[in-house]
Amino acid sequence: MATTPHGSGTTWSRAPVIALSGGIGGAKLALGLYRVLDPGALTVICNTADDFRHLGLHIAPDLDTVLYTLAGLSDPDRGWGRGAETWQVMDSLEALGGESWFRLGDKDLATHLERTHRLRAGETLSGVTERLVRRLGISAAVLPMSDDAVRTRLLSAGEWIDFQHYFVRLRCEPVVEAIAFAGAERATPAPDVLPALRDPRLQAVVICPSNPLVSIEPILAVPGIREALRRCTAPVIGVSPLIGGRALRGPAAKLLNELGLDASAGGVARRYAGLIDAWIVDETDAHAAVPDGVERIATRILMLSLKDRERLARDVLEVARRLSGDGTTAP
Ligand code: FO1
Repeated sequence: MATTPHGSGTTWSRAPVIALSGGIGGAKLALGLYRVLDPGALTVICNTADDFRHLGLHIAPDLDTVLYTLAGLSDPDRGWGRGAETWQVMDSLEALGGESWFRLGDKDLATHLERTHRLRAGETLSGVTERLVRRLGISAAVLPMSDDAVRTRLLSAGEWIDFQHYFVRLRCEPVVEAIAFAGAERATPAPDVLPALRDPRLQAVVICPSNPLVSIEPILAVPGIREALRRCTAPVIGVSPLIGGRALRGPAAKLLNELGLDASAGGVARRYAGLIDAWIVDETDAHAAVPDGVERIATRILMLSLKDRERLARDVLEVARRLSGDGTTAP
């Protein structure tokens, strides 16, 4: 274990929990869950639709954000990439006139080199990720949603833009008219994804407070995953990525508005109608309208400190236990 204390060995902290996550926002709650559950209890299913090939390397930003966060290696200010990073390769590349709009730190580059090399040798993305999980000393499973290429593209002014170009190079400035997940219809879930969702011991599935349109919906677009979530015997609990109609980080509210969708905590809950049993919102959104049959819970969902992440994780698990009719409480 590279990080920290885990759960206290009670029945609830041992039962498997799945988190669906994008990058920075989702990884915060995934870390909270990781710290309050026993080693081995957490599985994170990660969005890989913002992966891309850059400078000949396979970059998997959300997988890496989750890996670095769980391993205690992430940069606390940026949220992406590694802490105590150096930028010698990027600076030298820039001096040569190379592409430097997507910042790859020296330590981070090692991950992309290792991943790309192994993928080229015929390993799968799941296989390479499992190896990274082991080497980084993480005692959770981190699964790409699929080993197949699914790529988010955004339509703006009649042109399709690849996700990282929209997000990083163009700083989310283009007005978006449509979003597509290229390759999703032909993709299959990574080998451990459906078995994890069908595990009869499953305690909860948590939809992390990630961008619904470009982080969670690509996962749900992989054939079989939405259906498995619908049929899942454990409670499915979502946490709102919006507080008072605003995303804490990233373009969720901007995208929802541009697409004419409801950019509110209740609006996001309605996108998950038929999947979620409970929807956790901030106290500010205590009156958010949620779909029929979904329980709304208002609490503090802002995760500024490690304590906030653990407290929210406990709140989520408490709701799961109550919905499953288990009277025992988390410490
Ligand atoms: N985000 C940025 O805003 N600028 C960057 O230069 C950048 C580089 C980068 C390198 C590796 C990595 O794993 C992530 C990186 N990110 C960067 C973050 C990332 O592209 C986005 O946060 C996610 O794709 C959205 O979830």
